[in-house]
Amino acid sequence: MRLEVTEQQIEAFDCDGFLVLEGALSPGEVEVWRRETEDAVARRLQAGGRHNQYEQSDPFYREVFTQALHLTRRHPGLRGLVYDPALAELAGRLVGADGMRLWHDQALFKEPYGNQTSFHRDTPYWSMTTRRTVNFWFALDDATVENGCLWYLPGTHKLGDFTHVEIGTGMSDLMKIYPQWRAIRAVPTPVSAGGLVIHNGMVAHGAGANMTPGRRRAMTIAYFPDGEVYNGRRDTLPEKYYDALQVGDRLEDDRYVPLLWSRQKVTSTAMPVE
Ligand SMILES: O=C(O)CCC(=O)C(=O)O
Repeated sequence: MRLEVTEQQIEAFDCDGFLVLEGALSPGEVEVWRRETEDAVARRLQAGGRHNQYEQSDPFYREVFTQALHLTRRHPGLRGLVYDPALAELAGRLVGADGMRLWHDQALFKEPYGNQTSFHRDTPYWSMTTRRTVNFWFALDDATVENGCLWYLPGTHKLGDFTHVEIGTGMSDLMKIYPQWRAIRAVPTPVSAGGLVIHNGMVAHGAGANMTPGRRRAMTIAYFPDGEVYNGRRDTLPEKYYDALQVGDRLEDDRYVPLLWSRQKVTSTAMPVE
């Protein structure tokens, strides 16, 4: 894995809210992680658990992508990527944190002629309120403007509040809350297979429809800084964990939100719990 990042790139990430690292994975690594991700997604769709391909799930959203979450819980083969401390350390450097925990991993496969991913922000979906979450998006295929690469509204991670706007059918739904963002020019981030697109969880982003007969597969890892507290919003962690939490409690149970990198503490070896 090639993760060198210059001070200039860190500054650009802070300013824009996103960063592209071409060639983060070697061709051999892409092959390995594509195979592991494919395998994990196929099993998830068969065995059940968190994914969006249920008959009763929203018909538009089901066709935005095949989304399968928390794959490392049942598919240890993916932990070599998702639990890699070098990745979590880079996430920590980008937002100036001394430790990073895993929020979730998820595969996002935009299938041929899949719908667009409307503009949204990630953190308002989640159970902590901070402008320092980080999402790593590994391209497992070349991601192009034609097949649905990511697009960003630069600088929006520093704007607005934590109002939650779901990924819906309208590309500009988010701009009903923030009309002034319509004036911002969106930036596409085409990237070759093996490239890594990193964003701050508060930056507004989306992806175009997949206008090709090929798939646009990605594997993603979402991190949050160690020390963040529960904000009362239930997202995708197991209900029994949420039942045990009070608003304001630190999100620090390694069985659910493992510490993947820390400057001071010993990182987690806890087995994940569903
Ligand atoms: O892959 C996509 O289409 C959207 C990805 C995204 O929104 C994310 O990873 O936060």
